Amino acid sequence: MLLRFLLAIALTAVAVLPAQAQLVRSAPAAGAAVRAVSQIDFAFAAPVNAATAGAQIVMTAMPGMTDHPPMAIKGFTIVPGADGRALRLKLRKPLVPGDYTVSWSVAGADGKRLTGKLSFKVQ
Ligand SMILES: [Cu+2]
Repeated sequence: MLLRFLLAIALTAVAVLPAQAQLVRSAPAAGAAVRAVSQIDFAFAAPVNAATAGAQIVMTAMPGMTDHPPMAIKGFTIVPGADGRALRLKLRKPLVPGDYTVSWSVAGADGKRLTGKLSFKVQ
């Protein structure tokens, strides 16, 4: 009985917390092996301030090349999603086959900065 009461309180507390703008989805997904990537999409649980968004795309490996030094991919723009909860990194040219890590950062509507790293493989 007490346990059920405490659980009810805990669930209520979770329900009334303001939505944090954490990342809910990316495309490509983390760890995915994909083809023909010309955009990288991030979807958040709550609005983010696209004007504060930053990203670095780094190629970390390439087929047939050992000791590939980290290589920054420069040609992209950051485009906000129409609903305010998404960001798209729009590449000028599709990514060539290799391994990539994207470091991203953006402030939520509450001003709290979120950061993350996304790694995937282009085949
Ligand atoms: Cu390379």
